[in-house]
Amino acid sequence: MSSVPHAARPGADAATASLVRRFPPGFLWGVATSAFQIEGGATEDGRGDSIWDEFCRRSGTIKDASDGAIACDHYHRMPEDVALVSSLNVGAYRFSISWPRVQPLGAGAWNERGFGFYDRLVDELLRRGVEPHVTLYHWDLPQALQPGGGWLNRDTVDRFVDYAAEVGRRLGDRAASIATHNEPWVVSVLGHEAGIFAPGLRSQKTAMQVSHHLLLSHGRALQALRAQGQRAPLGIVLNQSPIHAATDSPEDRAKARLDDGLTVRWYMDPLLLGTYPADVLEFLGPDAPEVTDGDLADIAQPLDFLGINYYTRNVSGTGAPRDPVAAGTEVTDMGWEVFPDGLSELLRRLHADYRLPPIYIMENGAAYPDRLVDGAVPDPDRIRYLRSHISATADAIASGVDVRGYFVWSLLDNFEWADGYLKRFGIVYVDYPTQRRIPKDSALWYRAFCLEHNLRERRTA
Ligand code: IFM
Repeated sequence: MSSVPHAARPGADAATASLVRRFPPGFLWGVATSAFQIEGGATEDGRGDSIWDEFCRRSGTIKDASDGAIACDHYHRMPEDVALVSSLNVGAYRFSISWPRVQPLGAGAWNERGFGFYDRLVDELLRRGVEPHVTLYHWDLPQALQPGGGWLNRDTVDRFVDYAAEVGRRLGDRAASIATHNEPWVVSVLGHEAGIFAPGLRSQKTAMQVSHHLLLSHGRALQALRAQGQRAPLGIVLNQSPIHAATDSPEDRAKARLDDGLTVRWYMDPLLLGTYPADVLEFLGPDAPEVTDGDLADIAQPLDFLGINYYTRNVSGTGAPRDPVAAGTEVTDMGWEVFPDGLSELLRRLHADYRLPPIYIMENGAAYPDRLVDGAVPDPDRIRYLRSHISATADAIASGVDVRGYFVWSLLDNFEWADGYLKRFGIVYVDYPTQRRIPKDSALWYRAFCLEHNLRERRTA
């Protein structure tokens, strides 16, 4: 099934219609995916290996021992998936480019067949009236760069800038936006300190140097794209959460402040203020990154937009990590607390602390253990999750934060990294054995929501 069936198209209920009315005209509604999580076609048309292909081959890294070789087979089903996107009435689709698909070795020759795929994807989206929002790096570094250190090696910054400039030359004329990185904290910490994501390293010093190189590559890529006269708005996407102290004790408050420094300010400060936070540098001591003169000025390039990915709040303290289930809070299938007020709180705080460019919520959504029942997928919890977070976004706008768009994570159930296919984030169910796409009730709800938005836009045009 490629699109939402007509018989199952409910109109917007009164609550949904009034939620739509809380957003300014021109607000952008979208859905998001990433290359490694949906494409498959891992060895096709000259694609090179990524660090995630290699990581999946190591035993014990992925909970269901799966990989991205087939994933949602989007590489072969792209036109059907774009039809599905368009059937949801959204204005925008966010996807990432697989670097090793377009440059198999991460340096040198470009792969024309790889670029051909993204050319067709962008054209297909435009043909259906959906804006293409491009992310350059959603974690799939060409494996060929890893033996030389990957992101730990400063040369990778130059490799990334070449890659960004080439994508700009090929797709920039049609992209509605280009984001350099998705969630650099995840790449740095989960990939290089916790070791639970590719490339599976365990060193804080390495992780902090990697974070610096990611930020530097962002800033230098923006400079290169602007030098070529790029018209598409340019930015970066950060995963962020408010960090709440577990208790009011001075120790817990200090720990929460430090964790805020490591996750929020470590990225926001260099990007928007051109400095790393002093308290975090002091905490890191010898693990602080080597920063060359001029790096921070390179990083702090003007942003046309800032993408924020929000899923939950974090609670930190000096005691044992808080178990949200034991604390009696509602959680998703990831065990993440459902905490919509954290989104408005985060946005207000960023607005108060920084001179922000326009904000896009580039990811928000939830995993639930969905089941196909008589051809439908009832997911009332996800609908409530989306409604409450969209409402929290409206609260932030009402407080003066310039939020311009919201993307649901994710269009499809997909490869959830170390959780493999065990977690379903899609608003569209993927029956992996047949690759059938079945819109969940949340897709029908979001479709009605976006239709209401579109009708209102037409009425007020
Ligand atoms: O699936 C991921 C995505 O790749 C990045 N942001 C968080 C999502 C859910 O874990």
